[in-house]
Amino acid sequence: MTAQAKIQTDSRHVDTVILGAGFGGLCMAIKLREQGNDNFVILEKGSDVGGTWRDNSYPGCACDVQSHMYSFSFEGKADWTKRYAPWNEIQDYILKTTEKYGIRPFCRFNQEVNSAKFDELTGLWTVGTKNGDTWTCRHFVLASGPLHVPQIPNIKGLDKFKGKLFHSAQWDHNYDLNGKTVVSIGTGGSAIQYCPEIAPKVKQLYVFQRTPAWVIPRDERKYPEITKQAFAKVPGLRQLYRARLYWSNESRVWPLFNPSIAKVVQKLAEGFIRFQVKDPALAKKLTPEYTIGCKRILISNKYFPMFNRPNVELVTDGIKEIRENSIVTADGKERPVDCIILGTGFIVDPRIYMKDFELTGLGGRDLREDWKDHAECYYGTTANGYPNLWQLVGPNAGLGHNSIIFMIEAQVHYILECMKLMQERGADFMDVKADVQRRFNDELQKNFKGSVWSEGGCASWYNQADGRNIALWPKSTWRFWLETLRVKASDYSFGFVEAQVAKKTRKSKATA
Ligand code: N01
Repeated sequence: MTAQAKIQTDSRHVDTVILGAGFGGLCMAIKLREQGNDNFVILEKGSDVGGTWRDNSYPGCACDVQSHMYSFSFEGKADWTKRYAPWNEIQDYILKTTEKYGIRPFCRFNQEVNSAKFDELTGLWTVGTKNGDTWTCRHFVLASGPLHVPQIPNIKGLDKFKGKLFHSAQWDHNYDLNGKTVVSIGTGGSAIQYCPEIAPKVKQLYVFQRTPAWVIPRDERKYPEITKQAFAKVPGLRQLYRARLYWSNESRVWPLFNPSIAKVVQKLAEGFIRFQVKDPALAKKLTPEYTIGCKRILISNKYFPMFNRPNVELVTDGIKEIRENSIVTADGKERPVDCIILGTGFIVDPRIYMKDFELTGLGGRDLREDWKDHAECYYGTTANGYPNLWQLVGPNAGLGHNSIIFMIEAQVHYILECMKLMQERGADFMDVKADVQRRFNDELQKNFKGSVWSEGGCASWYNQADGRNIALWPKSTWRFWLETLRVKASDYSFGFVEAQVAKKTRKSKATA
C-alpha cells in the first residue's frame, strides 16, 4: 500500500479537533460535552493529560497562583492541601477531572499534530499528525499553550559538554544530584523553585544569573483540616473564598499600570532581599534594576536565603564557553562541573507561538508567515484568515497577575457562543474581519503605554525586540470576561460552502 493510500484509509472526520490535553483542551472538551456534543477528539503529543503539569516535575515545582483560583470554577476542590499546591497535586486534580467528566475516551495520545489546512470549498480543516493520521473537522481548537518548547541556549561548547545536561521541563529524576557540582542557568520562575530544593543535596551549586528577578514572600501555609471541611460542607464558603482571592489578585493590576505605585511595592521587595540575604554586596547583585512587574513577579521564601549557604555561589559574569567538564565565564574563570540544568524557559517566537507546524488558512495563507513579525489575534482566540480556528491562551491572552484558568473559561465560553451563532445562521464557517482585528490590536497595544511593561526597563518573553507585547492581556481580567461574554456578529464574516463552490465554478468558467 502506498503512503498516500494509507492516509486515505486512516482518515477520520469529527466536528471538532482539539489540540492539547492540558487545562485548555480539557475545559473545551468538558464544555462541549455539557452541550451534548460528543463529536470531538483531543490530539495530544504526550502520553497523558496535564500539559505543563505533566511535563514539569522538577523539585519544588508548584503553581504561583493560589490553587483555589488555579482550578476550574465549575470543578471546585475543597481539600487543596496548601495555598499554592505542588505540581503533583495539580496533576492529580487534572487526572480526576478528566475521569469525572469522561474525557479520556476522547483523547488520542502520542499524536503530534504537524499540519493543519483549511479548505473553503468544504469548510473543513484537515489536521495531520506525525504518524500519518489525518482528521477532518469543522472546528479546530488550538489548546497547546504558549510555553512548552524548551529553550536551549546558544552557548559556545554546550554540545561538547560530557557531564549531565537537562532542561528544567525535562528533569531527569534518575540522576542523583547528591554530592555533585551543579550549574543552574537562569533565574526565572522555574529556577527559583528548584534551586533551593537541590542546594542542600549538592556539593556545590553555581546559579548563573543574567537578569535578577523580583521575588516576594510566598504564603506557605497549609489549610487546616477544619478549613477543608468547612469548604466542603458550608454552602458558598469555598466560592466566597475564591472570590476573595480573585479580587485580591485583580488588585495587582493597579500597580502594573501605575509604575509610581509599583515603585512603592518595589521598596518592600528590596527590603525583603536585604532581610533575607546576609551579605549586602550579594543582596545588591540580586536586586533587579527594572521596575517590579515588568517581568513576572516570582514568589519564594527559600530562594534568597539559599545564597547564605556556603555551597551556593551567585555567578553574574556572562558565560564565555562550556567545555567538556567545565564552564568558563567572561572573566576567564573556569569552574569544573558535573551537571548543568537549563532553567532557561521556553521558546516564545511569534512564528511558533502556540504551534511549530504548518497551519494554512484561507487562500493558502500561512500562519507562521502572517506572524513573522508579531503574533496577533482577536481576544487571543480568533485570527483573520483562519476560519473556525479557535485558540486558547493565544497572543495577548496571557496574564502576570491572576489565574489563566479564568481566561481559558472565558475563551471557551466565547468559542461556544461563536459556534452557536454559526449554527443559527446556517453558516459553515466564520472568520473575524481584518479591520476588526486591526483596530482591536491597535487599541490593545495603546493600553501598554505607561505601564510597567513599557516603562519598566526590562526585556522579557512578554515583549518582542520592537517593544510590542505579544503575550499579556493589558487590562483587568473581568474586562476580558465581560468583552467575551457575547459575540458581536458584525465582527465576523460568515462562509457558506455552496456559495464557495458556486464562486469557484464561476471563476473556472470565466478563465476557461
Ligand atoms: O523561564 P523564564 P521559566 N544565558 O523565561 C535565563 C512561568 N512559570 O522556565 O531574564 C543565561 O521565566 C533568563 O534570563 P533573562 C514563569 O513565570 C510559572 O523559569 O532573559 N541566561 C531567565 O532568567 C515563566 O513565565 C509557574 O536575562 C539565560 C531564565 O533563563 C514561564 O513559566 C512556575 C539564557 C528563563 O526564565 C517560564 O519560566 C514556573 C542564556 N542564554 C514557571 N537564556 C507557575 O507557578 C535564558 N536565560 C504558574
